[in-house]
Amino acid sequence: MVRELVTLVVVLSVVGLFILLLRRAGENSRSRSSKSVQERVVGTAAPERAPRERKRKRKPQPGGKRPPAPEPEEEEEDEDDDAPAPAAREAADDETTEAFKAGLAKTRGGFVAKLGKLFGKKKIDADVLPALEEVLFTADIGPRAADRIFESVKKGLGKDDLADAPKIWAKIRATSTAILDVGAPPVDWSAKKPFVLLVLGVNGVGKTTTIGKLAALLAGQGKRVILAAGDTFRAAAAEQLEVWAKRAGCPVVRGKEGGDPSSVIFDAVKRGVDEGADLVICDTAGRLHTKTDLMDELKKVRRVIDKAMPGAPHETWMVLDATTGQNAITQAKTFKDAMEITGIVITKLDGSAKGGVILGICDELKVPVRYIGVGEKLEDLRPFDPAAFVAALYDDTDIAAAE
Ligand SMILES: Nc1nc2c(ncn2[C@@H]2O[C@H](COP(=O)(O)OP(=O)(O)O)[C@@H](O)[C@H]2O)c(=O)[nH]1
Ligand SMILES: [Mg+2]
Repeated sequence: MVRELVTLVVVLSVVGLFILLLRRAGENSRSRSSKSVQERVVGTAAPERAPRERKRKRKPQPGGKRPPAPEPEEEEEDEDDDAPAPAAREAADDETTEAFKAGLAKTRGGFVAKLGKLFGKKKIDADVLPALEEVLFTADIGPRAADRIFESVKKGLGKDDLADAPKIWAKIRATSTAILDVGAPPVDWSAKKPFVLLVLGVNGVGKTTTIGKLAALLAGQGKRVILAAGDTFRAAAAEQLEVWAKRAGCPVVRGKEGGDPSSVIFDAVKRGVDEGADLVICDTAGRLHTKTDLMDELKKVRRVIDKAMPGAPHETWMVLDATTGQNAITQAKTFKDAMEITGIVITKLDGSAKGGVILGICDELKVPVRYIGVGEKLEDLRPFDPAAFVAALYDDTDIAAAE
């Protein structure tokens, strides 16, 4: 009797266990499929985050054509995982990287070439650190960004790794990408109608040129763009904007020379609202007798825009000239202290050895770089892609030539 009871208990336990296992397996497969749906939704909602989240793991290839892909700082390299990234994405990245490289030729001849010399030696060891520190701190990337990159190499790599140039490059790339990727979602131009973009910056940095290029780009996508000639200091400024507007095929609202910039910009935004335009892009003057006068004027412009369309401007971008090096960082800080800046455009990267300043600007301001200017022509405005920028900046194919 006792034996029969024991057998019954054992059989019941086995059946119970079996049912439990079946249930668990069912739950797992359900949660896996709902997670993959979630990932797909998130993937479409935030396409700009893809380069950072992507985990491309490749072994460093000394002397190879492609540099190791940048990786987030915290992630350790997995030497055994050779899985290539999807071919389509690789191709798109290569294309963007090549486009950036053309505009960064001079910058790559600056501190990047010095780094190349440092790591190009046949034998490198831990003594490389003081030399690396000097190159970084004398580059135009600003002391904070220099310190961040230096510390990531010093603390993140062991003694043996410091003799391995591809590993040092990978660390520098990863930290640079992390500095540049401030995690901002892409601008959704259709979020408002009209979407009002205010463009600021000191005289001569390239505001009007950038607005002209951007207007052409967006008008080319079928958007109805209105330009506001808010630089009323010189008639030539409005005329310059009109030339760009003609190329882009969009109207310009302009006032009298020496008139009130706020009233011109108010009229333009009002017209955008009345006519149901998609975008109003407002140019401004970058000169006034004093810095306080300029900031007061720009604050007034912002208040007036809000009167013409409550909640506007929806983005306020600051344009900075890369050729001014660390001055650009100082300018950016001055403007940011006085008002909200939501995006940055860096111009004249084609004519500057100081393009690394972009690292200092992002590190100080934590504001996304939206576009870069790599020339004076209509097509010389490129959407900024941190991963492609870093790949182009530190591509060791030609760095070897600097040895
Ligand atoms: N090489 C180069 N020149 C540029 C770029 N962007 C603007 N410029 C030039 O810089 C000068 C000043 O530009 P402008 O738009 O008038 O500056 P603003 O005073 O800020 O409006 C002009 O001669 C432009 O052609 C660029 O990305 N590369
Ligand atoms: Mg101008």
